[in-house]
Amino acid sequence: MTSLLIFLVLVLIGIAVWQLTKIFDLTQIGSADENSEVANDKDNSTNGYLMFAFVAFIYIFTIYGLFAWGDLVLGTPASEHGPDYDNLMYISFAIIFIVQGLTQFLLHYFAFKYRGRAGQKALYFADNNKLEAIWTIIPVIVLAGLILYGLYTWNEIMYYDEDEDVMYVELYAKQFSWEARYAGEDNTLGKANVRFIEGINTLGVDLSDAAAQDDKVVTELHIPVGKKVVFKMRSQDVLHSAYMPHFRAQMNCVPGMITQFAFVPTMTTAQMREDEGIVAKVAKINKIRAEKSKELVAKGEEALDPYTFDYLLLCNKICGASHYNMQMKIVVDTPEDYKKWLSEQPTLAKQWADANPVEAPAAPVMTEEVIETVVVDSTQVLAQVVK
Ligand SMILES: [Cu+2]
Repeated sequence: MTSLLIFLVLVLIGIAVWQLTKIFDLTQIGSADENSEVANDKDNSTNGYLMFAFVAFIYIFTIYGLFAWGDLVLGTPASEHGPDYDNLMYISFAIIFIVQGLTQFLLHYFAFKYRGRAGQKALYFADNNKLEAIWTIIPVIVLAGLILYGLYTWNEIMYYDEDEDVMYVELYAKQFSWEARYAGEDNTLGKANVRFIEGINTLGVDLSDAAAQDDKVVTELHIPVGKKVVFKMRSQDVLHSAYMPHFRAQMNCVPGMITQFAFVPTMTTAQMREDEGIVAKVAKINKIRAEKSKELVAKGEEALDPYTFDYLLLCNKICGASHYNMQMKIVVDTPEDYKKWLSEQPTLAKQWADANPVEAPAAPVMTEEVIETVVVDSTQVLAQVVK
């Protein structure tokens, strides 16, 4: 409702300004020639200089942006393929930056240099094969190079050998949280289907499948450093996207199909917390938090906890109202710590059994009568055997 009112007020202000300019124009009629609708040399000159001013603004703002927000970009990559990915991006950025800088300068400079002057006639020519060849062939070569380099990098990232020593982890997306499933000792994820979702079996794991017996479901992802992890992604409801920025990894999670992404983490959480860039970022965040805490304490509210760095799995597809908060903590452990952590997690089968105890059939009660019959029976059997 408030937005509608603000919108209406803005529209009314717009109409008022428009009407005022009309009145102003009417009062100026016949006062001087320079108010004609046809641009004169002075108008063209003003526009020419404004063009120059605009290109200067673009450059100054870009340089300012690089200094002011340059430290917000992703820092050290924490996966094996990360540096290749970053290189591809830096090369693309450098090319875009050079071409953009040059063409924007020429565009605005020519608009200034050849601004309209009374009596000046524009040079006209229908076509120039040489020029057209130049501005076709150069972009074709550059773009083909970029695309080929991109495809090569992408294939390198996406390829993994099935026979390689990899571990499988399932990432399950749903509005608005993540769950992960470990394949267990057999390194094979049990079958799963949305129809099996029931009670604590939130991933719909087929608990009658032999491969599912040792599967473990968790809400905090732990992965060992230096090991290739193949993520198999599923979604329960809508399109989500598993985004792990520090590992330069992202893949859509699509309902009804399994997508995948594999990478080797190269830095443990503890190592990343000591990374120079991360230390600076954490300090910056904590400075903001400390200031905010002062305000909160003054209001009699609780102060904010200081922030510590953690890797995150985020959702990168706008999937609904709480999309912004759809995340899961990722911990990169040393292989020993990872092993220890995983061994402490219960299997889904065990959790299921604990949550749904099956009533065991009552054991026969050994009354005196029963014992007597058993004894008599066995004596008879013995007698038969002896015969
Ligand atoms: Cu999502």
